[in-house]
Amino acid sequence: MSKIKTAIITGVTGQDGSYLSELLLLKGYNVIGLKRRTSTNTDERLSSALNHPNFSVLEADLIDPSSINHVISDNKPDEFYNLAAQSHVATSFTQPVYTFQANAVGVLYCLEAIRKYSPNTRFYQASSSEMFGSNFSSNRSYTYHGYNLLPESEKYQDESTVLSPNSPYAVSKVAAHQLVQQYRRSYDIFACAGVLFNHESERRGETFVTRKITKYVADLNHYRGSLRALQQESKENFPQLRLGNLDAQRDWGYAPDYVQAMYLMMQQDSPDDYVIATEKAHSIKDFLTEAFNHIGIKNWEPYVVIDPEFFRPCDVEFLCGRTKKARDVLGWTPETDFKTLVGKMVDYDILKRKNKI
Ligand code: NAP
Ligand code: F7E
Repeated sequence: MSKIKTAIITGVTGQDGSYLSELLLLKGYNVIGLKRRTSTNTDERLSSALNHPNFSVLEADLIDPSSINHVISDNKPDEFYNLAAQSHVATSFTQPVYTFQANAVGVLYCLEAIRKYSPNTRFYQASSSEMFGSNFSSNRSYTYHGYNLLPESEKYQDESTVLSPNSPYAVSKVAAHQLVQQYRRSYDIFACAGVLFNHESERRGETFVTRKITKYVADLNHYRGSLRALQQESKENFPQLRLGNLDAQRDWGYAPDYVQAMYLMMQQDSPDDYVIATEKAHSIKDFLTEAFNHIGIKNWEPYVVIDPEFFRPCDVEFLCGRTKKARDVLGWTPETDFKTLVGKMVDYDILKRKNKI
């Protein structure tokens, strides 16, 4: 009989950590989630995993190397998924030092602990499409007076696109990504990285733009429902949604599809890095259109106000991944398209607004 595998997941209370826990438990793993000490309960996303007999939680903080050393030397896991991070790009401009400590130095603590105490542990790093910044690849070049005039349909990012980070978050992720490659080369550690493009879900943090929009749409839907119940017609009292750059484009996928890719990377014969994306880009305006359409509103513009507070000192304008390597080597493809993703998120927030979840 084969031995039950043990996986440690950092960032287990986050969006991806919760879905990955559920996936690995289904696959028969013993899962140890690591969470940092907080004064309030952060277990909301873990309601299903917490009831599982093979799931346990230990306290550890990525900026405290002794806590990481302990969990790795005590448990010597088969697989270690590092999903913990200060993951908010805008926050990284106001808290750059903490962001770098947790996202880059924290990864070094994990890699060093594996090298010293458990060199057979396989390591997964949550790298990000933000590492590309404004850079892209294309099959042809089309410049005019030094400006690249390629249409967006011909731009993409894949494993060979040069990294060009333009936020403290992105710089921290590049540092971590290169450390992973360095430890793989130098010490023969099975260390791989998933370069994941934006992925969202019903469990997405409420300050990311997608969830901010779907929560607003659900609140608006509820408000309209109560007005109808009172047989009144007014939208004046409902506050507008305050957003920043609406023209940025992202390649948005569904988080449960993406944790499958993390698992597959860790089952390969040799460690490598893979871009994970849907290969389709949409703007924030497209997301607004789809979310408002879902509750029958054709024109979102009267409900949205542009607020300078939500602009970043430097933004990434266009991200669209190419996943040939993941498809060919891992056999991975995303199952959830953009329209379905938006619909799932709006429906969930509507149910939550009605206190049914
Ligand atoms: P998330 O929901 O923000 O979760 C982040 C997790 O990290 C939380 O559990 C958080 O704990 C934990 N954490 C933060 N600082 C920590 C520290 N110092 N020590 C220990 N734990 C700490 O992020 P996510 O969307 O699931 O993303 C997972 C990972 O993928 C992150 O590394 C993110 O940067 C990366 N990534 C995400 C995307 C995406 O689109 N979602 C795309 C590319 C890469 P608390 O609950 O206590 O806050
Ligand atoms: O912003 C624009 C904003 O914060 C998306 C993280 O998971 O994915 C995520 O990072 C876009 C940006 O995600 C608002 O300027 C407009 O252009 O939802 P976001 P992100 O920055 O792409 C990557 C891959 C990660 O690795 C990260 O961990 O939306 N935007 N108005 C806004 N963004 C926010 N948050 N709030 C607004 O009001």
